[in-house]
Amino acid sequence: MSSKASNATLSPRDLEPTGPPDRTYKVVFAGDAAVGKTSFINRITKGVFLSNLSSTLGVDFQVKTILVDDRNIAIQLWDTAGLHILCRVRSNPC
Ligand SMILES: Nc1nc2c(ncn2[C@@H]2O[C@H](COP(=O)(O)OP(=O)(O)OP(=O)(O)O)[C@@H](O)[C@H]2O)c(=O)[nH]1
Ligand SMILES: [Mg+2]
Repeated sequence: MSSKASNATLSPRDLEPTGPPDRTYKVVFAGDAAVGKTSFINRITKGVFLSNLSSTLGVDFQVKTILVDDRNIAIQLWDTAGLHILCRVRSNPC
């Protein structure tokens, strides 16, 4: 069977992690308020869209673990508060 044929039969279950992560990557989402940072992270980690989210306060993270080239890869998705919150704690005006 060619590799192209193998790819054609790849299912989401083939990307499921099989144990503890071999490597962890950290990704920080920073940007203007209400642009969809938290919604994007929820979609990746939980596969859902929640329409009644509150603004993020401070910093939080969620973890998504996937199988890449037979290695378990954990991705820490760091969610930050929108710029209007940061403006209050920064000494520089926004
Ligand atoms: N229609 C639509 N609305 C979206 C989408 N993504 C986010 N929203 C809406 O946009 C608003 C802000 O989304 P959030 O995910 O809370 O945005 P955020 O960047 O995390 O906001 P802060 O935490 O305040 O910085 C919410 O009302 C969401 O429901 C999208 O892809 N489509
Ligand atoms: Mg948010």
